[in-house]
Amino acid sequence: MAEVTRCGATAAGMVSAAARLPVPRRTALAGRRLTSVWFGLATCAAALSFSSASATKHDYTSVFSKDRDAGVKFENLPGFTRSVVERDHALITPESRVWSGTPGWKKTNTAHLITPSFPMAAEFTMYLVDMQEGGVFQSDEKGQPHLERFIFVVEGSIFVKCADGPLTLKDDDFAFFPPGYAHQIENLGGAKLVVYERQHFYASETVPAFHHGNTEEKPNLVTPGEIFKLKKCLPEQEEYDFNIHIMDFEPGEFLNVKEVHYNQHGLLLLEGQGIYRLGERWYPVQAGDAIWMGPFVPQWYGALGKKRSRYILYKDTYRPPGHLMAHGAPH
Ligand code: UGY
Ligand code: MN
Repeated sequence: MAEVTRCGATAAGMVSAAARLPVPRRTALAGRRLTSVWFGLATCAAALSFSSASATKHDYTSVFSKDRDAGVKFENLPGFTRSVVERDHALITPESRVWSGTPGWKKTNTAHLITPSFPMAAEFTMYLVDMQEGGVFQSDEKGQPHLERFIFVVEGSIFVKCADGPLTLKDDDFAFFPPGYAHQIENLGGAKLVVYERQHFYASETVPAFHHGNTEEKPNLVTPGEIFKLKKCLPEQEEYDFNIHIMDFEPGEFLNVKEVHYNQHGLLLLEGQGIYRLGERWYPVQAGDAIWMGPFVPQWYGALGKKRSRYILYKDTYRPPGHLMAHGAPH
């Protein structure tokens, strides 16, 4: 049934009345008539919606809510994630981490953020480790004879048993375990780690040695053309086929070199916020975000926000890049 307005006419009737005006008289006068018909129609329609809306009061409290001032919490929006997986790069953000167990790690939750299962297979894994009370890890040299492992302590402390130990590691400490090197890690309290693993690529005849240290004790290296601070955790020697960089930026500092290179990266933003460019996309990032960069992905970082930025970065090194894809590393 047609709805009757308070003006005593149906909306459809008013529209068809306007349409019936003789064409020649659609001059200034007709224009005015049409305008007043439409104005009347609009007024009546507004009156209609006003009368129906007044039944339930609208809730406008979000417009000036304090939450808005604090910023939208994107991670809480249903179905929303900042995580992105592209052919040559990936951004994995904290809201999309899935925790599970990993062989060798007892009473420990692990979240794999970078693995060879990416579209363009990453040649290494990067995962987070959250050790529970009584948590312990035992290496498996028989099952994985070529595997090399690097651990960085983000929080808490661990006790490491190995041929060069025992030693206690706390936040900002790291250790590198070469292939075939037996080691055990025990949680001393609240241990949270980031772990890198890969199959050793035999770039030289010499096998790398166990190595450990503290990032704050490592010197800042000279980085021609750059303003960020760079530390390298592992010795720059041919037997180490990857290195782990610690990179520090003050707000406003950025990567000056527009890098496009064969090396792969596994990055965990430890502190701060900024914009990461990966290929043709520009991502706002913050502490806790993980990034995989495949070979030759254009990459750039600008540190923003109010605090300094620090990230830990895997980079393969001392390998014949031209042969890697053709012959593959031992898996
Ligand atoms: O050494 C590097 O390749 C490093 N500067 N890359 C990066 O931070 N994305
Ligand atoms: Mn790079």
